[in-house]
Amino acid sequence: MSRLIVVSNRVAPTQEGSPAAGGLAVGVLDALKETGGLWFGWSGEIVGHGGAPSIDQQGTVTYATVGLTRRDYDQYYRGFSNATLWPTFHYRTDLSRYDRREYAGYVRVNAMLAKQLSTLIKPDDVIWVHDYHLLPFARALRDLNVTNPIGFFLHTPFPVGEVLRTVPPHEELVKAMCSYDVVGFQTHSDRQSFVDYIERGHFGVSTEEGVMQAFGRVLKVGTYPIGIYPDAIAKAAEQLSDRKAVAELRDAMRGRRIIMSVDRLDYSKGLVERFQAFEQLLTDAPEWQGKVSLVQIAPPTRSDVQTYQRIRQALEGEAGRINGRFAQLDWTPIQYLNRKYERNVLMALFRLSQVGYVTPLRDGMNLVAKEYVAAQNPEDPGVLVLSQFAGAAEQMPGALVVNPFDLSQMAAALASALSMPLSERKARHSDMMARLRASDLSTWRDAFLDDLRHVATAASVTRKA
Ligand code: ADQ
Repeated sequence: MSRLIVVSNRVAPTQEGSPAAGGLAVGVLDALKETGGLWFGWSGEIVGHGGAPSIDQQGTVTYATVGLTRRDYDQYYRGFSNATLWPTFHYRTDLSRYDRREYAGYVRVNAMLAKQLSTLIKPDDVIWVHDYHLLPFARALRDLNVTNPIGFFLHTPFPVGEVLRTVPPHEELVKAMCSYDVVGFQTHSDRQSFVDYIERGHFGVSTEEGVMQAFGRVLKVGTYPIGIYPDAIAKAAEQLSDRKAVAELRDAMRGRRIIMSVDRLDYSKGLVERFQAFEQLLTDAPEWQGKVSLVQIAPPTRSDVQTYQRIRQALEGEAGRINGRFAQLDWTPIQYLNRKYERNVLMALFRLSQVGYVTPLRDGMNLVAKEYVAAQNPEDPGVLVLSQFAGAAEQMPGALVVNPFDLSQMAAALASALSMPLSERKARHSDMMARLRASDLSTWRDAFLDDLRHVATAASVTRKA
């Protein structure tokens, strides 16, 4: 089988099970090990000037990483990727800014990374590129005459045309995406936004099922929802129930109910609205005062981007205000923990709680929703309250699906989750577990790689003919 090259902005830490290991890291590492492969991307370091990739071989996997200069980092990463694309792709045009120098930096860094990688590519390699930092990466490789199959998977939502068009170089970006052979999205609606943009702009048409001709190229456009390994999570959650952090929380709660939320601290996650809906629960259903706490775990990320500093302040303000309004000597309504936890401990904390409260304003998929369900005790499972704007909502009808902009509806959903009878909780949980097993992390990876390798086979047949 052909060698796999994975390209992502950050090359994931090499230690498995590390706290930072999310779906991308866990999912693709397996595939890289299976066929042997190369993982290429930014080392996370700021350097004085660019240089050749540093290579680190571990077993069958080679890690090739490059540093970024301060200017590259500011323009490509902090600028266009995280201050333009991230907010826009999450429908926050109010937080998005456009600076043409940053965009030029984004294109320049993609070209630089492509050039660095091109020296390492062999003729039979297939290349799988991840996420919004690298939309023009295949375009840059094609400019260097790389003809290998190249696939792209977007972990975030893909916005509807009206929103996408607020980014001035929108057409150039979508055209660049059409240099890939396979373009994959988390949900049907993200995929549809991409297809609609192309068809309504008369840039191309859908031909056979899942295939488009656009900007002079033929590409497969698919939906590949990322998953988890639910049984491994269930096991970890059960085994770790006696760990210190878990025991501490259990003691601190002294029989009170727990509503649990875990997110990176990001404005797309709807944290302020979530706190306010919890406040509304305490107002609308005062019988819950003193009986339930919201535990919000949210470690800061991208803390050098200004909007992230603001969300942190806003959240601390809201938690303080709500706690000031309701707290009793022996009860804190909102426990807000600004830190990371070891993954397995997190799963055990999920299992301890009665409600998983996952209400992003927009989210590509949201793995926390899936992890929460997997971590539950099947004999006494907690209830998932899930935003309709998380990609996961397309796959999890067993959740109480809410509109995160409707605080009263969210408060009502929390109240019904807290008092849901055991039989209904069990039925919802087993339905969702079956779906999580049927569409797990290896399903996601294999479906994408099958499509990409199919392109490789078709291309080699055409070359031979
Ligand atoms: P994220 O926006 O990072 O990912 P999510 O899917 O929820 O969001 O993944 C976060 C991961 O980090 C989860 O595995 C979670 O357990 C872990 N995590 C969160 N907080 C933590 C903490 N305090 N300590 C330790 N671990 C923590 C992006 C997209 C998502 C998409 C994923 C995968 O934004 O929509 O689901 O990629 O494609």
